[in-house]
Amino acid sequence: MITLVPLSGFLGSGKTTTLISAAIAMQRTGRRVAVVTNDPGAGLVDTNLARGGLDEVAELAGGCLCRRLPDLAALLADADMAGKADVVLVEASGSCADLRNTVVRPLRERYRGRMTVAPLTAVVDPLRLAAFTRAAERCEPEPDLGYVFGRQLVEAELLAINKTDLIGDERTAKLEARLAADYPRAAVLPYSATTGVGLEELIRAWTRPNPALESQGAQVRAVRGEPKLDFTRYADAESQVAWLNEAFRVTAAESAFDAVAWAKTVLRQLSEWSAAAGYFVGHIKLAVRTPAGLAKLSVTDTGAPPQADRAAARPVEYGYATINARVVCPPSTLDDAVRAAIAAADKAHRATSHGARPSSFRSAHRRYQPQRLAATG
Ligand SMILES: Nc1nc2c(ncn2[C@@H]2O[C@H](COP(=O)(O)OP(=O)(O)OP(=O)(O)O)[C@@H](O)[C@H]2O)c(=O)[nH]1
Ligand SMILES: [Mg+2]
Repeated sequence: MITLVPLSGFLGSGKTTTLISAAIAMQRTGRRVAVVTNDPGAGLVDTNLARGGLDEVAELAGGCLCRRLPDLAALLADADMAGKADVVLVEASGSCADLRNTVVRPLRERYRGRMTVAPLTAVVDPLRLAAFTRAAERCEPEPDLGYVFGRQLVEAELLAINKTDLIGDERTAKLEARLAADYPRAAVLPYSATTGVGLEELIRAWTRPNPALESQGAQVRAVRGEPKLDFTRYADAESQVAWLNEAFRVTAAESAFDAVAWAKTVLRQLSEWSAAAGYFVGHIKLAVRTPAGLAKLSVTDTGAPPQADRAAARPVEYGYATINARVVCPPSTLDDAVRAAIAAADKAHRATSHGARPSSFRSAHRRYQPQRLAATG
């Protein structure tokens, strides 16, 4: 029986890193694993990255998972029937909430006995959680994106505290205890997707049978007493984010250029711009696929330094760049900033970017309409 693992969690919390590390670890033990990425737009760094290490990768673009539920169900049926996978890891877009009601529950009901849906897992970045908590303690008004972050925690069946390598054992233990007390209905597991510490336990939590989650009664009990989603706040939060997915070619102005250094300059410029203007950065990521390998870097907070996740790409004659940016600012402002950052990196690293026409959009989240799943799916 196929197992679906639904991964939620805020922008930049480490969902894709988790999905790739976990898929590789599961494949080593003989499991056949497929992964599905999802985004309001197409052209994803995440899909690029996953395809670099895994065979079965599908992208559900052009809408949140709740809107693409029939397509997800079709993918799952195909993976199952064609024998391509026995575990499918699905990453939701990082500004998505309400997945338990709109995706997990309908799939459990529709495929009871034919598919296992693992606990809805919210990947939590402890530094982002600390930042939202500090703002709340200072009695600052809760930002709408903070509300979405909170909803992801409230509805999660498993809270996966990622990036524990950044906070150490003592802080991790305190956070684990706090989340267990604040969210008593969820399991809490600390791990690090990059070091692999705790990953085995996370995989075990996904793959061991959990009848308590599958029964109809449990589904009903889970939502009882839970504050209802304020859809207006949720939609407002999503509509504040300028969303950019842009792909273009970069060539060396002379014989070769350093793709990693070029990408680092683009992201450093954007990070500094966000700090100077006070814009909230959800995640800005940049991948450059080159004949020498992949360069991939991320900025996951306002003013944060770029982190290089793949750096096997220097020096080269050309590369194909994909930038995905999620920043709370007007879309045209993000476009201008990205254009300026690319121009600065081209100048600094003797490169020429071709056809980069940033065109950010707002991901307006319309009210969820229950999706019908095909009777034979
Ligand atoms: N130090 C550390 N960094 C991590 C860990 N997991 C992920 N990261 C880094 O966090 C950044 C964002 O990771 P992603 O996996 O792309 O995050 P995501 O949740 O998929 O992001 P979106 O898809 O944009 O919502 C990357 O630079 C990762 O290398 C971890 O366990 N430790
Ligand atoms: Mg991702």
